[in-house]
Amino acid sequence: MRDKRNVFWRSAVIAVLLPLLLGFGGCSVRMRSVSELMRPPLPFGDNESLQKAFYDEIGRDTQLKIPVSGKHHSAYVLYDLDTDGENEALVFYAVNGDLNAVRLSVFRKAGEDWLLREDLAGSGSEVYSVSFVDMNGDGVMEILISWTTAESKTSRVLTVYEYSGAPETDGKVLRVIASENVSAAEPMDIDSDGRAELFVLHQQVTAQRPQSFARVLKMDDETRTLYLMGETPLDADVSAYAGIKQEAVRGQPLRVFVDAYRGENQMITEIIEWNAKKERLVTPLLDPVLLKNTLSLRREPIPSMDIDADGTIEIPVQSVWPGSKMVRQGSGEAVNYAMTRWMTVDRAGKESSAVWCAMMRSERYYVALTDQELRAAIAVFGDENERTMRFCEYDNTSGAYGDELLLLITAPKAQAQSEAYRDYKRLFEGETSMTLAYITQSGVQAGLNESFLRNNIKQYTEVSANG
Ligand SMILES: [Ca+2]
Ligand SMILES: [Ca+2]
Ligand SMILES: [Ca+2]
Ligand SMILES: [Ca+2]
Repeated sequence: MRDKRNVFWRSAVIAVLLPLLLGFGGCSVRMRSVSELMRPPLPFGDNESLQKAFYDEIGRDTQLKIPVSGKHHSAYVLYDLDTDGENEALVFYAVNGDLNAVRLSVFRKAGEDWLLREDLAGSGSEVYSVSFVDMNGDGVMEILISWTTAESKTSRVLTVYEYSGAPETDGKVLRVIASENVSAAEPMDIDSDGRAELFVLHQQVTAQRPQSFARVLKMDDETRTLYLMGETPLDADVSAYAGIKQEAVRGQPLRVFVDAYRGENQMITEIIEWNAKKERLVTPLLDPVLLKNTLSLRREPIPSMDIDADGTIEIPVQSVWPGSKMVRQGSGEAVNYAMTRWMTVDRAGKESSAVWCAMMRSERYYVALTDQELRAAIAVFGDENERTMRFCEYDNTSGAYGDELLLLITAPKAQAQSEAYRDYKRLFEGETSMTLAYITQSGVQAGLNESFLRNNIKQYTEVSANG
């Protein structure tokens, strides 16, 4: 088997990888530089007069703090808090010498001027996110601020404030409605009553036995406080939460999909929904006795997503793919590669398979293998550094490799358009690169054709939102 593989590798390198080695190399890390992300907002218009007011009232011996996540990505957050048609302003900053304590100033517009209404201490060393949500349906938004603390990497403090246009007797305009330690949180209408509740994930790693749970907090109209509407335990073995997604299907209760890491690389997905009859949160994928979610476990951190674009979210699970290998980015070594099955869980908790595929995660595409016979008779060799995926015949019983069937390459545009790739079909184009396919003669005989390329090879986007 070893010999066979060597022959496969060698012939493939000569036939295929040689043109790749000529023009380029290296990986495809596409990250924005830190300086780019940390750029302060440019003062213009409203911001310029607001900045002046801020310097006059608070002083210049300060550093602005920019929320790192969410829609409001500026230290000056403008929002019409009292719905009078004029924006108020929240300014996040820290005083030099005490940079680990974020403070918050609230300004109101009066004519051309900005007036300081309140200046108060925040609850962390950085601002994670700011959002505005009407939690009691009175048309006035509550302010949700998520603070990062220096003490904890896994948890944040989420504070919900209410703004009063007219200052109260103590001169304060912001009132704290609730303050919670959260691992992640997101406002959503989980019980379909037209108002947003706060969906919160908690992870207690400090406890003797680690515990994780989801909570829903709802606003009480009379007391204007948040109360615990529901709570459910979750898989306790998770190391971190990766994302919260909502699946809204007309006529059905909202379902929440939570992706979570198990260790460094493994991932699970919890499904959580509000059961109106039972008046509690339910978790169809969690074993109720062991409090473990093993059904959704996969060896790669692939998030759940609507892989077939039909409006419902699928969960990837993986199984051994005999004979298949992948060289991961930055590594020279081929490791076992798994087939990914995208699992659909229906409203009764029954699971089925939406898509079987080979995932090329570094290039964000997948190859769907719908035909069961084809699936059983092929192996794949992927290389994230060379940006290639090669499918060949494989005999499951003897472990012998046969002919190469299909080759996929992502290459810089200039190269992809060169003579060397004349016989390749274009699949899709990125900003700087292009993904191409080549079906061999044996591939044609195995039934691969242009319609397979068009229908089975798809790009996808990993969405990983977190409040
Ligand atoms: Ca206003
Ligand atoms: Ca409100
Ligand atoms: Ca609701
Ligand atoms: Ca779907």
